[in-house]
Amino acid sequence: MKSLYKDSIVYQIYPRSFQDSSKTGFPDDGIGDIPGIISRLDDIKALGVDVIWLSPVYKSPDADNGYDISDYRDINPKFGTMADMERLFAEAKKRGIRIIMDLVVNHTSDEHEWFQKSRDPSSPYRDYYIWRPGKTVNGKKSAKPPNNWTGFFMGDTWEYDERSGEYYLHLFDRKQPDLNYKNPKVIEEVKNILRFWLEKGAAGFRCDVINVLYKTSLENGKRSAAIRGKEHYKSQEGNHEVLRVLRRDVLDNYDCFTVGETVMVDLPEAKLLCDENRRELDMLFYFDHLETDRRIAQFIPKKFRARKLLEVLTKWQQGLDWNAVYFENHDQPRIVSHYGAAEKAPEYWQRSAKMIALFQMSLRGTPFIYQGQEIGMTNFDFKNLGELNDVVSHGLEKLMKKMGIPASLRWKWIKASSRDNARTPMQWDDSENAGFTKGKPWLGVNSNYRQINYASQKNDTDSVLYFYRELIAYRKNSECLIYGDFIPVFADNRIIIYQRKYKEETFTAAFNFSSVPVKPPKKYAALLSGEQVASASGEEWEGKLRPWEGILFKTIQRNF
Ligand code: TEU
Repeated sequence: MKSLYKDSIVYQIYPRSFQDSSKTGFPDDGIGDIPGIISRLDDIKALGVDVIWLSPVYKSPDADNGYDISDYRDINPKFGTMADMERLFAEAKKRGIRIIMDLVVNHTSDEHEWFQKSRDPSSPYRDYYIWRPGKTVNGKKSAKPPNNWTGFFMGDTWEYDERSGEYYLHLFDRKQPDLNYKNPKVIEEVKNILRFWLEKGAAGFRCDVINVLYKTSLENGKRSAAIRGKEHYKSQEGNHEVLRVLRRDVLDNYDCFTVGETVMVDLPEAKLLCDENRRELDMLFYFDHLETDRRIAQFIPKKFRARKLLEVLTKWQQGLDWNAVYFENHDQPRIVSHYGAAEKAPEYWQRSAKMIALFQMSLRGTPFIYQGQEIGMTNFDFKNLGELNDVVSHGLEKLMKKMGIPASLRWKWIKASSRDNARTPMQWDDSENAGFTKGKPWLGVNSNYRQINYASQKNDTDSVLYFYRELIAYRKNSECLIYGDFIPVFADNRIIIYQRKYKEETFTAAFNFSSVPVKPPKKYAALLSGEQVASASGEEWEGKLRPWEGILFKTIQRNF
C-alpha cells in the first residue's frame, strides 16, 4: 500500500550543530538554533527533502545534549523560543516540509519537575520513576545497588539519592532517570506530550530508545560483556502494549508517522514492532548494518567485508515489509570515514561519498539523511580527549582504563567510534568556523571545511551534494526504487551487486568498497547492462568496477 511517509526523504537536523544565528537570547553563542534552521530551509528544500527529523530542542540541562529533557513543552532558550518553533513549523509547511519531533521518554532529566518531586518518598510522583532500596551488606543498609545491571553509557545504572534513602534506575547517564511504565499515569503524561506537539503541527515522532521502556523485572542480569540486564527490559510484551496504547489513543487520530530507535533489536522483535496490523511503530532504526566491522558494543573494529554487509542488509531489506534506511545519525561516525574512503584512501573521498549516496538511494525503504552527509562530511579530526564533549567517549575512556587497555588502543577506538564525529558543526562555507557561527563553536569545526563545504558544492555539477540532489529527484519518480523488491545478486570481500524489481522494471546496482578495480564474475557482470542511470565516478561502465565505484543500471522487460 502506498503511503506518504514511504515516498518521503527525511533529513535529520542536530540543532546544536546546524546553524547558529544572532536571533536568540544567546546571539552568536556557538550553538545552533531554530532561527538558524529557518534560514536554511530553502537549502534543505533544494535537496528534495519532505520531512525533517529534529533532534531535541526542548528545555534541558544538556547532560546528553538535549536527550535529557527537563520540560517537554518548552524550548531550550539557547535554541530560541516557542514562537520560533511555531515559525519553524509554519515556514517548513510553506515549503511542503513536515517536521517530526524527537520523543525521548524512556527517561527525563533529573532536573525535570516530576523527578524533583519524586525524590520525596511520599510524593504522588514517587512512582513516576523506578526507586528501590539498595542491598544490605554486612548489616550496612543500601551498601550496594539493587541489582547488577550495567548501563548504555559504560557506567552504573543505579544512583543513590541521600534525600530518598533509595536508588533510582538510569539505563543511560545518571542525569537521565528512567520513567516507570508500570505506572499508568506516566503513559497518560506521554499521551499529553504527543498531543501537544501534534496539535502544534508535528508530523510524528522519532522515538528514542523506544524498545526499552518497560522493565518487566528488576532481577539480576545474566553474564554479559555489555549492557548486563537487558533481558529484563528489551522489547518486552509490556513495551509492545505501551506502543499500541499510544497509537490507538493518540497517534491514530492524526496524520503522522513514527520511527522508533530500537536498540539491540533483532529481526523477530522488529517484525512485531513494525507489523502494520499490530499498530505499534511505522518504521524503526536497527543497527546491525553499521556494525558489520565492529565487535562488542560497536567499539572494537574488525575487518570490513562487503559480503557481510550484503548479508545483513538482505536480511533486513527482505525481513520487514517496510523500514527506514539510514547510514548516519548524531550517534554514528560519518559513513564516508566508516565504510567509505575518507580515511583509507582520501583521494577517493568524493567518489566514495557518491557511491554511498547511490547505495542508500537504491535500497528499499524511507531514506534518512543526516546533516552533512549530503556534502560528504568526514569524521572529526580531533587531537585529544579534551576536544571531545560526548559523554559516551568519556565513559568509554574511563572503563577501558579500568580494564587496563593501553592508551594508544583506547585512543584509536574512541577516535573511530566517538559520537562527536557526527556532531561537529555543519560546514556551510569556507569563511571562519565554516559559516556555522560568528562566535566560538561549542565543538570544534573539522579543519577540512575549506575543501568540504556546502557553498562550494551548491552549484558544482560534479559535487557530492549535486549527486544527492539528482538521485533524490530520480528516486522520487521511480516506483521501482522506492517499492521494488530487493534481490541480492553477488558479493565478495570488496564488492556488492543487487537488484530491485517492480512490475516490468529492474534496477541493477553494483558497488566497490575498495581502492582496487574489481571485475565481477562474468555471469553477474552481464546484469550490468541496459540504461546506465548513474555512476559515482561519472564514467561509463567498461566491465570493471573502478575503485569506490557505485553504478546503477535500469532495464525494462516488456511482456507482450
Ligand atoms: O541513543 C541510544 C543509544 O543506544 C546510543 O546512545 C548508543 O548507546 C550510543 O550511540 C553508543 O555509541 C539514543 C540517542 O540517539 C542518543 O543520542 C542518546 O544519548 C540516548 O538515546 C539517550 O537518550
